[in-house]
Amino acid sequence: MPIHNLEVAQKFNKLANLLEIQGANPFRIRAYRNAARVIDSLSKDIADMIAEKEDLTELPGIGEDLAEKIKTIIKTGELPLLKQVEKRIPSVLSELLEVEGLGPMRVKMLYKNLKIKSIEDLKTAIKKGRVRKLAGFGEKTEKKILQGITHRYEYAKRNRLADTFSIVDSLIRHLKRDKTVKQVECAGSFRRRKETVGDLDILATAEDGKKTVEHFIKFEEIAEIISRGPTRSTVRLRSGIQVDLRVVPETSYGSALLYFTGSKEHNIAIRKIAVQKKLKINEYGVFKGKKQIAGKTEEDVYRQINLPYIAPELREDRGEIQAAQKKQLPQLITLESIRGDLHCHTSATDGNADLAAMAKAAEELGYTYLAITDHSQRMSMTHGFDKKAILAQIKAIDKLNEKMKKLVILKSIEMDILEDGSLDLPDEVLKELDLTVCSIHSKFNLPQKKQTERLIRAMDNIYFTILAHPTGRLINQREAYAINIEQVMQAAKERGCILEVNAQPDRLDLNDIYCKMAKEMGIKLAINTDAHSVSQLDYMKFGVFQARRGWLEKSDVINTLPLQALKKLFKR
Ligand code: DGT
Ligand code: CA
Ligand code: CA
Ligand code: ZN
Repeated sequence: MPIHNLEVAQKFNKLANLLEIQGANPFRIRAYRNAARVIDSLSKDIADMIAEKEDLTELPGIGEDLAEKIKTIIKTGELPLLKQVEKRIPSVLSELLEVEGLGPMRVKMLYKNLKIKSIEDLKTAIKKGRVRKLAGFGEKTEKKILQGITHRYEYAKRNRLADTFSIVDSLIRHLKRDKTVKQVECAGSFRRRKETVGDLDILATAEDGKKTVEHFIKFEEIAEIISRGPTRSTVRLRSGIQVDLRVVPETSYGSALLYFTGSKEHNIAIRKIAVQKKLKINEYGVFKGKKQIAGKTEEDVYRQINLPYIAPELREDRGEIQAAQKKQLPQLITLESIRGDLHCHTSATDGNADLAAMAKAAEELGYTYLAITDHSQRMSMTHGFDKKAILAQIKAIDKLNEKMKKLVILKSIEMDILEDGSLDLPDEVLKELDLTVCSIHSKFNLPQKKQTERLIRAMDNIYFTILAHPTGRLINQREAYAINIEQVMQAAKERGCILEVNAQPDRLDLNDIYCKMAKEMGIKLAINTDAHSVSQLDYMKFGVFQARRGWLEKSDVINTLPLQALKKLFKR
């Protein structure tokens, strides 16, 4: 029974939440929460790591005890301690804790005094004005809680793209075990590589749909079968993700794939063009009157309305159809064209991999350069500037570079942009580096004007190279900080600064829309993983997906350039 990282992380998070309500030791709570985060950020299945006998205690913050608990979950699907705790505290309360503005004390009060057990209960109580009467609550708190509920609702429905990959993989492998199944593909927002995915839409071709459905519902990760029919079924998996299956004949595969890949907006636009040509397009095919004239492949369907094939990532009705009609579709960037990574961390500060291991891994990916960008904070002015530490790392890189055959390690630092827009290290240090990666890690709540000025002022520094995770949002956790993105982009353009597409699955920042905006303004971007471990270098693909959704081509992205050309760009 393969247990996915997402499920293991969910268990530890829930445990931490319940212990928090119970008032347990904060260190323990933090340890479980950390375990959830660490597992969440692995780019490899923890089940595979255990199967390959990797030592889990080498993961940050994972000791013997946690390693054992992880193994138990993978082996049995259960965490006994969680079961015990759930006996004492209703597990629905853990859901309440995930609402912004509700801490454990408040949840406890709501439960004890108003018998609130669910988010629905809470909404009703607020509407009836009962919550504001509790000590420490007021109208303002009620408002904030309602806002938090809306956010959580939006967040809870959608899964990070990266979390769905291994689940889709096991779904497809399961379906392929039925030898009567010919083609299988996951369509929907997953195929469009949207940063978050609502449900999974699996499309299969087979002679006998009923048989395929019967096989499908035997999938071992299913928690609940919501519906089943002769050619379709909907189920919910243990991880909470819902899956729609449709089985279609091969003659309709292309049109069904097009239909279920969406987006809905793209489909509607396509069908409008068809109507003008007196054709009808639906999930079964392209029809002239009653006669099916195409439908086996997506290319066939597009061809009937005089369009070239449009990549799934573009199908959002954001101009792709007009571009296709004018034969001006972008040549989207591919993972293969990436030559290096310009943002990653080593164990010197907060990362988990040492310099040599990181360099070797990058070389194995076929990269010719890798920038090491450990955080400035530890060595910064504000924390007691330690020039020695920085020079030591520069020296270590020089030494390693002599040994590396194909890869050049670039010297860099992730610079903290301070509240007033100054960078946290003096120029005498910055000038020793090949490039800087600059970002905001504090004071997220400045008013828009101040925050915008802070970024622009930072870019005034001639040693400023890349603005990392430019909007600071965290998917499903934190909204972007308030900035005037257009002004920031304009300033970057005038100063020759680069904007980052951060590939961490919970960042993907810039997002698709801002990527497109940057491209249209003629700004260059860098797709970086911000890896904190060797395995996270693999996150590059998620950055590339987001870039493709943002219409980016090879020429828009600086880390597709050979090293010499790249270095010229760094000089402002
Ligand atoms: P999601 O699941 O919220 O991340 O987003 P999608 O795009 O996967 O949406 P979903 O699962 O509701 O439907 C899958 C595709 O099916 C969708 O992208 C387009 C197509 N579709 C669904 N409902 C409609 C509809 O009412 N009209 C049209 N034209 N297409 C639809
Ligand atoms: Ca979907
Ligand atoms: Ca669906
Ligand atoms: Zn970083």
